[in-house]
Amino acid sequence: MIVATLPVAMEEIIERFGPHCAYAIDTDGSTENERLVKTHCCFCGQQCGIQLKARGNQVIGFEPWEEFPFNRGMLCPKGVKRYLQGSHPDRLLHAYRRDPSSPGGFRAMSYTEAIERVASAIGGIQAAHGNDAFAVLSGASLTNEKAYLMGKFARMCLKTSNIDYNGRLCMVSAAAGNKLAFGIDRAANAWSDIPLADVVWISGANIAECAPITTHYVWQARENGAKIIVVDPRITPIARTCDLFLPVKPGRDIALFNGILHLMIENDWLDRDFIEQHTVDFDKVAEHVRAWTPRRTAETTGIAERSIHRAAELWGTARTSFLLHARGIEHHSHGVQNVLGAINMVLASGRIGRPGCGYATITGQGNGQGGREHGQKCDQLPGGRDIAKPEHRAHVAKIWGIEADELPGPGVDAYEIFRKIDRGEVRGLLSICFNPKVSLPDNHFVGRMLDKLDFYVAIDFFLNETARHAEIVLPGSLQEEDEGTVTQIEGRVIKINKCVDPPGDARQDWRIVQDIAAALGRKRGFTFESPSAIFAEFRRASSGGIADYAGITYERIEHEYGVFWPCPSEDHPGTPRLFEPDSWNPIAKGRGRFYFSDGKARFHAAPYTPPAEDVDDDYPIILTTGRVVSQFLSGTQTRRIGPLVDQYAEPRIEMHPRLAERLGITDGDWTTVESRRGSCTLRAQVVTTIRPDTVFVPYHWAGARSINQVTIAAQDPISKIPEFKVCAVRAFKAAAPSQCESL
Ligand SMILES: Nc1nc2c(c(=O)[nH]1)N[C@H]1C(S)=C(S)[C@@H](COP(=O)(O)OP(=O)(O)OC[C@H]3O[C@@H](n4cnc5c(=O)[nH]c(N)nc54)[C@H](O)[C@@H]3O)O[C@H]1N2
Ligand SMILES: Nc1nc2c(c(=O)[nH]1)N[C@H]1C(S)=C(S)[C@@H](COP(=O)(O)OP(=O)(O)OC[C@H]3O[C@@H](n4cnc5c(=O)[nH]c(N)nc54)[C@H](O)[C@@H]3O)O[C@H]1N2
Ligand code: SF4
Ligand SMILES: [Mo]
Repeated sequence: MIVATLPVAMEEIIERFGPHCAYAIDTDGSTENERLVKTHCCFCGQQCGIQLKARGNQVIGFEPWEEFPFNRGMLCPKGVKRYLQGSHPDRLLHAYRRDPSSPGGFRAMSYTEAIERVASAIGGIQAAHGNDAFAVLSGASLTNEKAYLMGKFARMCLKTSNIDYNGRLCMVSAAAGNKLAFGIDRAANAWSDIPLADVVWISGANIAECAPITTHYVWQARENGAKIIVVDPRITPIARTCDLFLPVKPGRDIALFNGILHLMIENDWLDRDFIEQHTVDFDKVAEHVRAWTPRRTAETTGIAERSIHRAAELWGTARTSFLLHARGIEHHSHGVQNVLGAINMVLASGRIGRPGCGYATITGQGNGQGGREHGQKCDQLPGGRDIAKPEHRAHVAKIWGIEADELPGPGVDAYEIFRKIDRGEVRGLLSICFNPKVSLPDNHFVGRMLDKLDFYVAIDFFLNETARHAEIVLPGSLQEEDEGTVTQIEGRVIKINKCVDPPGDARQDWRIVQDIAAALGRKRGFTFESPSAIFAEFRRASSGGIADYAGITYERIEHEYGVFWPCPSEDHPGTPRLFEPDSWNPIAKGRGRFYFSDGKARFHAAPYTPPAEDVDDDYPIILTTGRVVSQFLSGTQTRRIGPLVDQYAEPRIEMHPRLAERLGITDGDWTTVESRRGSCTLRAQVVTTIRPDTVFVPYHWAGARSINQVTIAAQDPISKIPEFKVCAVRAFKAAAPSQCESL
């Protein structure tokens, strides 16, 4: 078995484990009918290039794809083992109908009958309760083609305003902050700028486990002499090799960003020319951070005053720098303010839009970037357009061949859709590529709401925990069973290539959606014969929007190893680095670098507010949640891949020895964490790498092991992201749960 927590070069894997290590399960010596397909990993937003090896209609292994420039053949443990999922016995091969009397609670049915049932249920609910009574929940692991189709399907076929997606739990604080400050929502640079930076600042990102290939870029920077600063309540693997670690108390990052800007101003570590020429509202922010003295910052954040001074000096005096952040600062009820605080520090330094000078939020899901640009969001149309703006509606309506007033208006966020179910306003639901029963906070509520629906249909390739509440489950496609584009962490649009056909009655997701449209008698606009036909329309729909893909073709992607958007025409080279003086910008039109009509970036005062639920005498410990390297999201896929389960078999409660001692707990003891919403009993993992006031639990498990029984459904008022990273709990030693409860 291959066990690695950091990127491992393929040569090294082969040297350590032998030439067949990667596909030991299926090595019979024959190479008949074997083929290698250049494609990408199906998991995180880095979208590493990989060559999948297939024999007949089965993926049996992989080879590195050394030429793909982002990862140059490197993969993390998930990428190495991903090929095992397709042959899992749980793979859905038929449509299913819920039937409590059948073993497993479901009975296989004919695909055609299932589609007919879905269409009649949608028709019935919409006729009785209005179009908005049927909602759609979609996902950012889908290709751009499918994400685009889902937005079109909801608005044009179902005519419902209620569509949202799982990026609501992921990228929306970053997106809102980036749009407010820069007018565009994308990593500002390709990763090739990271090794050129003098200082790399990483806030709330466990990059060694969650963006493993990015570690390689940070280490290259370090080898070039860069100083690395990490801000996290835990000493994560990347923090173990950094130059300065700031152990922030969860939920207090704005105070730190404000405190650093305070010292930058006091010491005149500013790029005044840049601020003057390219930004607005610096004075308001300067006034706001005046109160954030090092002492106040230290008291609020729990970080030593001398470390705050050191961080400000390193950041303030750098010639080049790169700031990265992820969900650690974004999964908060003030996630957008955190992002704005980080951006203020970047803008004040003037270090953006130049080689080695960059900023990026680390995209999470496989298509976390493209999935948030093309109309799956409740307020958005393709090309990053705004569904409330008449000119944006007119452009998209024209492409779709309808009148602009036929398009519904803005809908509500994914969590609010569940509240609408509670109020009886939403009666029916279609979900694809989303497992909210595991991934939403306070998930007992989610389960109750799923059972309250008149009708629920799920499209997936495994029967995930949410789909278990469905009346009909339709067998969708694995990533390797379809083709299409995704947009990875840097903003590079790449191509997923098909390796095998969907088995049994399973279908490509886009075919299933079109079959539903046809069964509803609303086929117009849903007769695409291939992903490339969808892509052709999608390019036109995105044209002229901020997220402009008009010049990107499948052929260019193949020849150029991906193309960076914005790319308005086929003779445009694409835009690896945003905000350069002469980069294409349809909003500023030559008046400046940023995506506002005056071309200037915006400073925003970022006021500090404590988390929605702070600790008190009854619930004195902070709970924060996140990930481990070998598991992915709600675990539907990775909990079915044996070697990944071996690597981290069950969720554990990370706690500091001082807290453990106070609670009378030793490593491995069963421990209950309990909040006002629910409790969860897991084994304790006593580690010195976490703040003593905080416990950490990964969220990839379901049922009694799901930490989202405990988390809080507080949301950011702007982005509506849930506060996964802070709530108040108590913890105590517990008896072992019964076998049944612990599963
Ligand atoms: N192995 C693996 N990789 C993944 C995923 C996965 O599930 N598994 N998921 C992908 C997806 S969708 C995403 S969104 C990304 C997420 O990638 P990350 O955001 O890097 O991962 P998380 O574990 O959610 O949180 C990151 C860090 O935030 C810290 N943290 C908690 N509270 C705070 C706080 O208040 N302030 C600060 N500064 N830090 C805090 C945690 O200790 C944790 O180390 O990973 C992607 N990659
Ligand atoms: N406590 C806590 N909760 C969290 C987080 C946290 O840090 N802490 N992080 C949040 C974040 S950042 C995220 S992104 C969410 C993710 O949460 P979810 O999006 O709910 O998690 P996934 O596991 O990606 O669920 C996707 C489902 O889609 C299916 N799927 C994948 N690809 C395809 C496809 O191509 N076609 C079809 N039809 N199905 C597909 C998978 O089998 C799976 O069942 O979780 C959030 N929840
Ligand atoms: S999970 Fe992410 S880092 Fe790991 S191989 Fe896949 S794309 Fe690369
Ligand atoms: Mo995410």
